[in-house]
Amino acid sequence: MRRTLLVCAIVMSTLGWLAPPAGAAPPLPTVSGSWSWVVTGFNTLAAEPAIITVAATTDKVDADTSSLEALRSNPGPDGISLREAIEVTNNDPGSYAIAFSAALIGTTITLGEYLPPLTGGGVSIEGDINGDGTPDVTLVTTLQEEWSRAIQIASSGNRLHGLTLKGFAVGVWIDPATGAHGDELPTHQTLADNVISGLAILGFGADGIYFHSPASPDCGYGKPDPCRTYITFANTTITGNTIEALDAGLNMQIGNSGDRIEGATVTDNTIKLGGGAGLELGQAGNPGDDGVPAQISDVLIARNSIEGIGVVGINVMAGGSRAQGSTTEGVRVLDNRIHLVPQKGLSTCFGIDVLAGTDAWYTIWPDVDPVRYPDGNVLRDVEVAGNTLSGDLTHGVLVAAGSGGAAGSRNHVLDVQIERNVISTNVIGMGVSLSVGAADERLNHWATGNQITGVEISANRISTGRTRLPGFGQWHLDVGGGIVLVGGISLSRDGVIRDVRIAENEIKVKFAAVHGGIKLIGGMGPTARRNRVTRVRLVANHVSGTRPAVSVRSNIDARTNYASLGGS
Ligand SMILES: [Ca+2]
Ligand SMILES: [Ca+2]
Repeated sequence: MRRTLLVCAIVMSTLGWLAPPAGAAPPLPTVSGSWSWVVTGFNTLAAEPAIITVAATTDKVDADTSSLEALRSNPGPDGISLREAIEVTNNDPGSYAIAFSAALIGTTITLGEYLPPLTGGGVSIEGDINGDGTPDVTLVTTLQEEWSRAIQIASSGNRLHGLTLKGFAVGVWIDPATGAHGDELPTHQTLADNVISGLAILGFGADGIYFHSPASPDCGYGKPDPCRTYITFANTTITGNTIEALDAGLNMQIGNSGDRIEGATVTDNTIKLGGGAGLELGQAGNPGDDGVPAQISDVLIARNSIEGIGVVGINVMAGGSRAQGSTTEGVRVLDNRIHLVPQKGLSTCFGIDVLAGTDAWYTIWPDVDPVRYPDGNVLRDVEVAGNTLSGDLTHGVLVAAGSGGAAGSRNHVLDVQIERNVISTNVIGMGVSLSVGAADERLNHWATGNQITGVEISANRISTGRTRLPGFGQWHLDVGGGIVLVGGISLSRDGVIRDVRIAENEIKVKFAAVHGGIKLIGGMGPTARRNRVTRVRLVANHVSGTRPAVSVRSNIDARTNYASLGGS
């Protein structure tokens, strides 16, 4: 029964059905069990939210927070604090709009402990008091905890707008676990229709906004068994925020079996990085290890600006670390601007990654048995179009299956469009790169049967530079180029890249000695076996700055691999 309702919530959210009919308040499918509107009908829902005006910059609770009426009649000597306002929305759930009095323009509220998570649902917090589009109230904390957070969303239909959150490890934490249940994990909950906009999340904490699968001491990250929680993050909107981060501007990595991201819109955010990633979307940890994978669908990532020091601008993934059988599908990465230079100590720097099955458990948690690899993940229907990528990128757009230090097997990336991007890097790198299996030979584990099929690479303008990065040596010359396809690297066996159309790209290579604007390479490295690149169609591309324009090699320091424009 409960799961049936959840499926309804998912489907309807995806269709946008939850937008209210004119004159009626939207039904708010908060955490499971909030479906009473089905029985009671629309008439029981208040049309207008009740307004709570915060007048105190203190962080005290000296009021009666049992209801809004009680709070108004007994707010305490300091008036209504933000903490008291949120307590009321939790103690007496309904539709609320939390505002701040005009006297609070330019003020700072210092939190002495976490604010209560938003558990009631249907709460908006508006910090843009004068309505000019910029935040007027700042939240800071005295907590020095590793995962300090400003605001936690643990329900549906909430809206955060116009606040500055400064010096927290995480600005907004979206997680149904409230701590009230002790170590008991919440399960089968849906957090839907939350909107986070116009926030300034400053001070270079770890993550700006974090979709967090509930944690447990007994399962999940760093444990032998995954947690199975069936949490759905549905129809989340993140728009127009300014974020400074060291780990991830937006961390959308779900970590438990059965968890889902169903519909997310991430647009017009400005992300400044001091390390890490602008946006991480994928499954991380060990979901699916028990046969119940975590799934992601229908995500729009558009018009965001990401710049600074980092590893990757936007990382779209099916299956990270030990995730098994994940599916990520329907992701559109459009018209973003990314300008990055590598993090200190690292040479690689990626603009946009499109990955299935990457990295491995024991590279993160070496003591956790059994050792397993990210196997059988599928990433499909991904569009990367109209983006502008620049800086010291080793890879502009990377599409990879079974990649990372210790790659998995049978991962598949399919149906990808890479179109109309402008990619210019200072480095002797790759504009667009498709590669299978980059397993570290020291780990002695084969990445087998990974595939990339059905890729359109068209109308991109690509320019690669002259800068050599430390530690790459011959690599620059072997794989440097505008568009580079490698069927299998090092411990890759039976890797496949097939059905790729490369059309009307403009490629400028500034370092002539890479010898190839478009490269097809069957396999690289002495342990690469039976990998192949086939059925690649080239139409009207223009290459300048290097000869030949197109290079096809079956093996580089390898044998038994195969590359061909035709073939089967
Ligand atoms: Ca008070
Ligand atoms: Ca303002």
